[in-house]
Amino acid sequence: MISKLFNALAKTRKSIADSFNILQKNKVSSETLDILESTLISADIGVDTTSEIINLIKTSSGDNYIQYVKDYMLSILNSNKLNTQSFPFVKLIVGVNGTGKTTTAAKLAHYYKLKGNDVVLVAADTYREAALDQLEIWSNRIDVRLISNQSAKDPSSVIYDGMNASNGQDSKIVIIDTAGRLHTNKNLMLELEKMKRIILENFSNYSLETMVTIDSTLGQNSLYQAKEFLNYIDINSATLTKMDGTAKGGIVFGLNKELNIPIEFLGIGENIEDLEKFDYNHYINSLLDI
Ligand SMILES: Nc1nc2c(ncn2[C@@H]2O[C@H](COP(=O)(O)OP(=O)(O)OP(=O)(O)O)[C@@H](O)[C@H]2O)c(=O)[nH]1
Ligand SMILES: [Mg+2]
Repeated sequence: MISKLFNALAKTRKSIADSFNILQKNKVSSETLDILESTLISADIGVDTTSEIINLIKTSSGDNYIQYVKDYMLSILNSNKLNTQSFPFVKLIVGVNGTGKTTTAAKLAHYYKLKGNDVVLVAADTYREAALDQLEIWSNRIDVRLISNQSAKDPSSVIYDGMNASNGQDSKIVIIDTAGRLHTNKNLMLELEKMKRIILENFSNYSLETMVTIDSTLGQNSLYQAKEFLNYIDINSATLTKMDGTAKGGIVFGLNKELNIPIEFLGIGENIEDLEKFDYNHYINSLLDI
């Protein structure tokens, strides 16, 4: 079966394939390398990674360029490994406005529930009124318990209640949706520290994983925004959302190289099942299977 990801990257794959074909036919020259370079940049692969790929080709002795590039890409993705997951755990979903936090929280709850886990969702976006409705609809649809407090102003208090309830019922996985925020709002960023503290101080039996959602259609910009989060909070993993849209795919490398954050999932649509565990080999083949 051809995956959604493979289909989504068709355009990028074709332009990369064309550049490699030109390179293979006309040998390495400044002209053919320029073509490849601009293709890789357009695919959001980033300036650093692109110039390393170009250097690799320039200095290579054989002509199996695609294989060299594949190996190099794998080495980048292998440099950031996800921690092995210990139960019970809580996933705190953070990120810039509109990057897909709420949708990803629901998708994750569904994903883990299908694997047979007892999952709880916590609605800790206390800023946007529609946020709770959105999560309520999802939780009903996937039949996962939702903990919320319509009148709460402080997200940390909702988190405390949610963690308490989950702990009492021995739920193994807690997924927390939070409000969107930009690094320019210092108070909102500091609030993240508080959320984390509440969990670490009161529920140390849960391991805490902070996940950032990154809108892959925003290209390199989304990386700069995510980088700012690192000034306030440790981040353990990322979900790259909207990979089914106009995303060009290369963002994966910048995320690994510049931010040192491993990618855990890809969002590949608006439906609840549109979440794929990130698989290095499948991803690189989807980009370079030519
Ligand atoms: N095509 C596509 N759309 C997505 C994906 N993930 C989220 N969306 C859409 O992106 C929009 C924003 O998603 P939300 O989950 O509400 O984003 P959010 O980060 O919670 O937004 P705020 O809470 O306002 O910060 C919605 O229309 C989602 O359906 C995805 O993987 N693919
Ligand atoms: Mg939201």
